[in-house]
Amino acid sequence: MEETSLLLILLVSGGLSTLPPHSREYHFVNQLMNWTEAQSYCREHFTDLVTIYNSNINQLLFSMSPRINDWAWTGLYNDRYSWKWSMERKLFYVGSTHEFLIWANGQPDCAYANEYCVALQGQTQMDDRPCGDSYPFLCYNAQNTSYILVMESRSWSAAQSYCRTYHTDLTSIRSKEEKSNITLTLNGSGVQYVWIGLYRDPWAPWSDNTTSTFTNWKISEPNNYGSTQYCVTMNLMAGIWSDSGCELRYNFFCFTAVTKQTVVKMKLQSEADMHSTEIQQQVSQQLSGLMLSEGLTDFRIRWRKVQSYRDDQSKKQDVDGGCKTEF
Ligand SMILES: [Ca+2]
Repeated sequence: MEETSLLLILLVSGGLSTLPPHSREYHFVNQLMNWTEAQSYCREHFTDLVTIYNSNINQLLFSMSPRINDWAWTGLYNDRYSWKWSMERKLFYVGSTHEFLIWANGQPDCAYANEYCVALQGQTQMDDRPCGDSYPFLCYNAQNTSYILVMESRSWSAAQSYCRTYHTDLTSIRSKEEKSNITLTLNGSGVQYVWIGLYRDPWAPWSDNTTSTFTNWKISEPNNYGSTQYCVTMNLMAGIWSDSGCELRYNFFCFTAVTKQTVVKMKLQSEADMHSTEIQQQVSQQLSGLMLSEGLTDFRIRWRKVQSYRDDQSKKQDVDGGCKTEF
């Protein structure tokens, strides 16, 4: 009697586009370059400057470097221009915003590596300030398009919570007209600093655009000494970090992303007609969904037609001669 079940052998292969940190190879480059040159060198010869996700990677980098009294670049930098608005609805930010967003002289300076929130200074110009500082703040109410100056001094986060509770959010500055309205609202208030909705994330992202919460700062670092230190080095005697002037020349660490190819064999047995294109598509779709749900995005699926398998142990050759699905 003819068996209706088929044995399938599924071949799955594919490179992983998003690799966990352990799939990286690390390199210490014994050449003196500034941070930007080091970044270019790593991108040309390897993948990028290193991202240090945890203490194991920090220790690995430290162990592969020479014990010399010097520093080496990592991929971490402090991007002074990665500002975001608290009010994130994209509709709010149509058009150019630069002509009416004016930084006060010498700002943003990220003083002491501690200024990640923005206040209007002297009611017109922007200054990055410590987010924990308490200032009056400007809320925006989208329902009646009004600007509300709250004269109670709060930290930036507390001000944000207040505005979100009682109005819409801390104000953005979206146009010349809005800037004029804000200036009018502040007029005569006498406030020196007033929080607006501009902020950024400290020390993010790394050169390869990934993020990591691990840090290994030397005591009293980072300090943005002289407001000139926006790139991060590792001390080669101790493995601890400091912020340094990006234009200085140091050795550096690069990484190479290792692309893995995995082949998975899978046997499916079914009463269904596995030669049916429709069924093959259904199986493919289900497997694709499973792989995507596991975070595997780089794979191929291909079916290969071969001999039918019959449930007869004497015809073992059919195990390799059944329907093949290739990924
Ligand atoms: Ca500042």
